[in-house]
Amino acid sequence: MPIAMITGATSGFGRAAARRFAADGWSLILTGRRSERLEALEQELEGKVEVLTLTLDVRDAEAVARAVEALPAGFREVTCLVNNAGLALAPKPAQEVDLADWHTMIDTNVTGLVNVTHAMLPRLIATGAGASIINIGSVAGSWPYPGGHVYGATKAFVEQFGYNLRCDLKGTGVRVTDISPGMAETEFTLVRTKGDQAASDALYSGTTPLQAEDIAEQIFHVATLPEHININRLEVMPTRQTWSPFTIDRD
Ligand code: NDP
Ligand code: 8X3
Repeated sequence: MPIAMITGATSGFGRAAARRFAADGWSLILTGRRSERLEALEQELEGKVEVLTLTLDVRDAEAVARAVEALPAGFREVTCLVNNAGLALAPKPAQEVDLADWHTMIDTNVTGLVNVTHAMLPRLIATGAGASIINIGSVAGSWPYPGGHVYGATKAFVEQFGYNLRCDLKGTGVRVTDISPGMAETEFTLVRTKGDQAASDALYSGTTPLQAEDIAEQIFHVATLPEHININRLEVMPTRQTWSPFTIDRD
């Protein structure tokens, strides 16, 4: 069975993707910091598919490299890496944000993603044709909005890093895709607001956001396309989300 490695499998898109791959029998390497959630997911899926859980903070380059180096036989020939772990913080004007929050977003969404990618590239190249790296970007990487500051900039990095990777991976058979979702109801806003459940509920109320399973389906679709097809970028919004006009500062 093919193997998918998913970062951030303890919640949201990552957990839904784990379930989607499992439904088609894929073996899974599931990572995240919250080991109790990894254990719960492993218990849910074991018996159906092979599961290896790794409690891992993607910001720790050495730990990531060690974990990949130590992948046991049966989990080394990875077909799909889903670089999903990430977060937004500080939904307020840039000039009011704590510098530490900017660093956390860069360390997770940029440094964490390159840590995992760097460690996994030899494994994916060894797999060859049909392998893929699926990076979870965001509409925030393309479309600026108030309070997006460093979060959107990290997702712009994700997009361009993926395109550049494609250039260097030419001839290896390894594909690279940026899946960029719009508003999706996960724990994302709870994390962004540092635990403000009311703010999270308010954002998603009265409309129809994407659900984690919607993006999991796109991830699975991209991962299972014929090996000669590379989707470069897939931007997915809820039907009820669109763009706004430019705003003007007036006297
Ligand atoms: P969730 O908060 O539900 O899930 C985030 C996941 O990332 C968790 O499993 C969390 O695991 C993991 N994670 C965060 N920091 C780290 C870290 N330092 N090391 C390892 N894992 C980490 O949010 P989503 O599912 O919505 O987010 C997944 C991705 O999708 C993110 O990259 C996000 O930016 C992106 N995205 C989200 C959108 C949305 O509207 N929801 C839209 C567009 C993109 P743990 O805490 O256990 O470590
Ligand atoms: C998350 C989606 O619209 O909050 O990346 O930026 S949005």
